[in-house]
Amino acid sequence: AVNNQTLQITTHGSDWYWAVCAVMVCSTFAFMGLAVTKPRTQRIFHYITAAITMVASIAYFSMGSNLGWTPIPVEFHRNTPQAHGNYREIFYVRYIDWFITTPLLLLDLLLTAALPWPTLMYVILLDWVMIVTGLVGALVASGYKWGYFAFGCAALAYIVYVLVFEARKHANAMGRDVGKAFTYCGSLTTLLWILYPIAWGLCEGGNVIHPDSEAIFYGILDLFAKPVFGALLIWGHRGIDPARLGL
Ligand code: RET
Repeated sequence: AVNNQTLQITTHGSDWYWAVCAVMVCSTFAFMGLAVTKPRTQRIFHYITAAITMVASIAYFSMGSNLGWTPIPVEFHRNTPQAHGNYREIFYVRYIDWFITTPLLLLDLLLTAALPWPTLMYVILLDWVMIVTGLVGALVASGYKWGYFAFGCAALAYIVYVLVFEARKHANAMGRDVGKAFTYCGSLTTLLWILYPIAWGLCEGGNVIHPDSEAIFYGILDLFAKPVFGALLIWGHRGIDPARLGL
């Protein structure tokens, strides 16, 4: 039942996906290059950050090649609202990327704030709940997808609470430089992460914007959430000895 008339597929998006892939690859080399200029005991944040852009490179390689997606029936069609039996291209590969990289981003932030490991573990657990509910919601062809979305948003609300209150307080207590590094990176993360469910609602959820626009929206978010965040974090850690954070 899937043909070119009824499947909304990205065409121009592919070039943009390749461009983002290139930035992710270059950032990975840059972060690893910076790592090897430091003694081994000073490299932890470089390694975590490089791992994030490395995984994203592969996800964007997949999407640039128009792989890692599956057609999902949508009830509302953006061009022909009266039509039923239409399909949208859903990139499940994003969620495999996010399942690996969002815990690493949280690790970057929570290790900076020197939170105890049990806190780290349950924030990451909630993060996994958020990503998996987003994936299931994107793949199910029914209005129940918004139920999964609501569970995911509740998980995000808890993560934001930990970042804005507990982790910020903890980071400030570790010293002015740590507090500053955390405030920059934590604020960027809080702002960006709240935009992801908005993108989801317009793309996977409501099928309001075309997959070409989805490519731009998620692409810009990912560029800020990974390479820009990573550069800011590594810059923030100049002059901070990881030993001071118990690492
Ligand atoms: C979903 C849908 C379900 C509800 C919520 C979501 C949030 C996703 C987020 C993703 C962050 C991704 C990052 C990627 C790395 O670059 C899964 C879209 C709340 C916050 C930072």
